[in-house]
Amino acid sequence: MLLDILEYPDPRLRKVAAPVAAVTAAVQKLVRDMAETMYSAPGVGLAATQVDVHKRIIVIDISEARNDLRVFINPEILSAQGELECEEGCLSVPGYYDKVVRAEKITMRAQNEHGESFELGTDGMLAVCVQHEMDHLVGKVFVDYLSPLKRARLAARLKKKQRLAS
Ligand code: GNR
Ligand code: NI
Repeated sequence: MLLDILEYPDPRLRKVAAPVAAVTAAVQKLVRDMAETMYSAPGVGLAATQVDVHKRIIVIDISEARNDLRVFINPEILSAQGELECEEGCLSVPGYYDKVVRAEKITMRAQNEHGESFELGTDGMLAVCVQHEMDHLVGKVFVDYLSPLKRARLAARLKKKQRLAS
């Protein structure tokens, strides 16, 4: 089932997600719907916050073939090293892309869709994506890292877009 994606500056994108107590059938169904929504968008990741579900759940697929789904439930970053600047976009900020500095390498812990705990060390695009999605879970959007001038320009652009849409 396709889910609706909230768009910035929707205040619901600011909510802080709660930990998942148990990976139930309902959580597994949500994970499947989130994956379907991510693939259809199309995007390389999706956080539950973006579909107005305020639970700590992320799906990511950075593979070219779109056949390597990764599910992170209750993700935690254990350590982070280095810096990497990457051009980011967000399904909740359609049509806007800009550079953000993130940690280059991370080690993390999470549970998969079966509720099994795992640790993962990663870098590059997957590390960037995990950090972008984990920000959503605490109510952060990548445009929060932009300079005040860029944010003001983005706000003006979004107002214009809304005017044209209404
Ligand atoms: O589809 C997406 N592309 C992307 C590109 C660079 C860095 C992060 C991302 S995540 C984004 C999908 C999304 O909005 N996830 O929250
Ligand atoms: Ni995003």
